[in-house]
Amino acid sequence: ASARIAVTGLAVMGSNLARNLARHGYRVAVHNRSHARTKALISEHGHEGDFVPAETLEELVGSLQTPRQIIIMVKAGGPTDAVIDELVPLLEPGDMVIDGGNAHYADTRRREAALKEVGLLFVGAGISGGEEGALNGPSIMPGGPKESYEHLGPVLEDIAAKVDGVPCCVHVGPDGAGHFVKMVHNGIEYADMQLIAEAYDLLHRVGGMTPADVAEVFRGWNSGDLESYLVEITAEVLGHVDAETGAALVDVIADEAEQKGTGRWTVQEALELGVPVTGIAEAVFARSLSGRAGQRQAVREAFGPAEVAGGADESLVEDVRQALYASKVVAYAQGFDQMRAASAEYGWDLDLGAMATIWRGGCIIRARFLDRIREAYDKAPELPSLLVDDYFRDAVRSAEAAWRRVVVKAVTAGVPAPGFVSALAYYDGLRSERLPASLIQGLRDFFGAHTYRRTDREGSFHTLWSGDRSQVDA
Ligand code: NBP
Repeated sequence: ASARIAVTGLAVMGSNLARNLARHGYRVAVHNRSHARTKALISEHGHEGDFVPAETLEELVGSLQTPRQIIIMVKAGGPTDAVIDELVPLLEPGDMVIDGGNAHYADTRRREAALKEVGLLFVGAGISGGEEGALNGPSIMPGGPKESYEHLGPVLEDIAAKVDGVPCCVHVGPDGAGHFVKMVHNGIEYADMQLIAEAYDLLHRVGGMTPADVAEVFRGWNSGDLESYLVEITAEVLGHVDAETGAALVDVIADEAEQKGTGRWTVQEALELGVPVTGIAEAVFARSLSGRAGQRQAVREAFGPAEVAGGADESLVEDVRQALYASKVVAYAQGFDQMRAASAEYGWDLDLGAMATIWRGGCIIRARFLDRIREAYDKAPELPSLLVDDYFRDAVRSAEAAWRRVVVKAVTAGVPAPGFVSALAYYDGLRSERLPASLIQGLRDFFGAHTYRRTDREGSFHTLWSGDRSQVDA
């Protein structure tokens, strides 16, 4: 009985995480519902470290040091509950169950509360970086009781990605905080990818550039402010030629984006919290729109395909770069706002600078940019918006003219750019001295007596719209 930690669920993520642990010198007990996967892991990778294979969960639990630490890496939802239900009777107070899957944070809150009742520590840990990250160093976002981190933290920090020697792992906060932060990470990833796709589309359709040309542009961008994993792999994908047809692969791939749900969750939660995450929402809806093949065809047939007015000038590439950067600042600002709002709602006390720190490496949105976000929140933890930090304010200010030119160009050319357009509207919305929300309040008061506040004195008021139209205190 001496394995340091266990992993159950040995599909691609679980096996790679177990290998990562073993390569860091941990004795890892491994288990999977169907034993064949466990055997395959041992036969293919057993030589990489010290694995203790178990055929049953009893055996797995029996092979561990106490207090036990068991990482669950199975399909999120019902399968995770099934494993927890089977595991709990086998454990003792003080043992720890870690869910490394993509759980919904509300499920994690529920599970944490239930396990606490029986004296177990439950850690919902967001893990980002896909299979490659799981093996070579992911970004890890563990939530759960603070005391869980004393034992678990050093192990997770060991196997996490490192940037400048700093691990991309920190105790995020209580109960569902880790999975919430992972969810917002994925939401931002949706927005980031949508903006990148719009930038490509504009350069391609308005600027007349080939995918290979645009690949070169992205390669260049990756050595500046936009340096990031997503920009780097955009150059790879755009530069790739399909072996069968000799065409650019991007022209061969069906243009219907799929989704597994974390972007949708982010938007649903933002709606509940009342936080405008327009960039993420547009990205989720743009994927949905792309998938409505029948509707797209019907509208295309009814109106004819959009006539794209070209007219690239030399400044288009630089303008698009600036529009991409400014829109990206907005998308991140919105995601960080959402984390702040959830933190207040659930009492998580999230350290937003630390969230930027652990996203600098290992995860899909890793980027140079995140260092700037960390600095911004380190300087001013209560920053009302990332946009008002000196660095981002200057960056957005200097990009503003180009950003507007790009939005105008997209709209006039008939190339959809919902990410760029809505990011600009968000920025203009926040900056406006007066918003037409006053008219909305007037209308609400007219048809529903919903009352309004005045700019010049305290109180709630109602106008007697169907009477003499005098104003009364509400
Ligand atoms: P999958 O999400 O494809 O799940 C397969 C695993 O779940 C297998 O080990 C399977 O066992 C097990 N499982 C199922 Br399905 N139902 C079960 C049940 N009722 N009881 C016990 N085990 C059950 O694996 P994955 O792609 O490795 O992802 C694992 C987790 O990590 C997921 O929550 C995923 O969302 C998350 N995640 C994935 C990525 C990624 O890039 N793939 C990234 C980040 C997070 P079996 O072999 O016996 O069928």
